[in-house]
Amino acid sequence: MLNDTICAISTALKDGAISIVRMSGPDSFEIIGRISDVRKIEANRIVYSHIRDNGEVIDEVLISFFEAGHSYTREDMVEINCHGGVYVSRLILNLLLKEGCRLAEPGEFTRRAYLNGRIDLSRADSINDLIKATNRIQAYSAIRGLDGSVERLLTPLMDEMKDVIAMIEVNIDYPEYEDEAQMSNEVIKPYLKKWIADSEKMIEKAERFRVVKDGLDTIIIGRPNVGKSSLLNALLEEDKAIVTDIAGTTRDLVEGKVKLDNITLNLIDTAGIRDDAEAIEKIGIEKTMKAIDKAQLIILVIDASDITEKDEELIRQYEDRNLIVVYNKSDLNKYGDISISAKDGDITSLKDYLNKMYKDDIDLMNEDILNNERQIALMKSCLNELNNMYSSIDTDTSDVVVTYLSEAYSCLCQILGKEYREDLIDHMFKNFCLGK
Ligand SMILES: Nc1nc2c(ncn2[C@@H]2O[C@H](COP(=O)(O)OP(=O)(O)O)[C@@H](O)[C@H]2O)c(=O)[nH]1
Ligand SMILES: [Mg+2]
Repeated sequence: MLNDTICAISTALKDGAISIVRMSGPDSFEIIGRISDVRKIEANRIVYSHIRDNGEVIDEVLISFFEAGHSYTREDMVEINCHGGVYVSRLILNLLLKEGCRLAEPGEFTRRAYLNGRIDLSRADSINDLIKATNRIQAYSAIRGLDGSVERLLTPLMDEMKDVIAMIEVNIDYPEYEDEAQMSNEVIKPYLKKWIADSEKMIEKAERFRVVKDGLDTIIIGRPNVGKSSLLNALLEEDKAIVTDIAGTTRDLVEGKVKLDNITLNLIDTAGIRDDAEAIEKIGIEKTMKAIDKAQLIILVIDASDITEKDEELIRQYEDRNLIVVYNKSDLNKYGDISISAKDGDITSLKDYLNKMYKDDIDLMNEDILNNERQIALMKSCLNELNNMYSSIDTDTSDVVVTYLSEAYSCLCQILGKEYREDLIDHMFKNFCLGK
């Protein structure tokens, strides 16, 4: 229902100098007229005024007016800059509710901006990503998304798909129009191959960039006493995990975050893996195993002065994963490509290796790219439909084949929040003169 007027406190509910109470909808101007000293509403102006409840002044405020079409939601909007803190802003909010506003649901202002056609869904995603950003890269990519990077990325692909769908449908529905282009499998297949490759590339890049933005979930594993906790501490440059020469010291998972030049690691230090652990340690090892399943990178630490059969077994066990093998205690014995001494903080070779591994990914920041889980999941569904189409194109009839393509296209529409049928029908009528 878009004919009601919504309100909310848009700033954090904490002590502060200023809070903003927002209102959006057709009655915004009328309501503010009733509760403030403003007599003449001038759109796109900020006015000094007072908010009154039954004539009694509640606060001295600045009120901004945004006319429909020129506001965040595209509706008439009012923003009241009141004195901060929780109490006064709540008083004003309650007054708006009493005057007939409805309390906005989370995200409802942005939802209206979307429903009123000011932003597409990918831009709505970006607003949310920007609000939640905790580092420079997250914020930067959200700003790019707001500038339409996802739409720019998808449009060429969608345009091609749309053309092909429309032509296949015309072939099916109007077989008598023989002068329309005929979409044989030979014509469709090269397109299809390209779309599959494009979608795979977009997913791959988005997943790599997600690591750049959010950090790489990294787990440090190895036998007891090889120096896992020492490595965690060396990377974090603080004594976070307990280090002793007693095997089985670390039992719970210890976490930390470290920012290297090209990559951020979300680190977990774990209990050493051994077969003859006692009861409590065993629980620790079980936790380690679960965490290993979820990790994006495994750093396996081996004591270079004491390499055992168990180490070889661990390498074999995880060699199919994203695994780095690190040989520690280089002060006692130098071994392997990545040779470190965690105790002495000499871990340069590991840091260099990681920075090199993620060297180019930071450049993805400047590319148009899918921005979040929702978009990646939809792109995966699109790819799935395209693959289905590819495997059925030679055996199924064109009305079945085009269904896969329509589904794939619909996934892309959902990324942008576009209505699929409407979009396609528009396109068909623009490009084909069916009434001729
Ligand atoms: N000589 C030497 N000892 C180390 C090194 N790293 C760790 N240690 C020692 O190895 C023992 C076990 O270390 P710790 O980090 O607790 O190992 P964890 O059980 O794998 O977490 C401690 O006595 C550390 O001081 C190193 O680079 N060189
Ligand atoms: Mg430890």
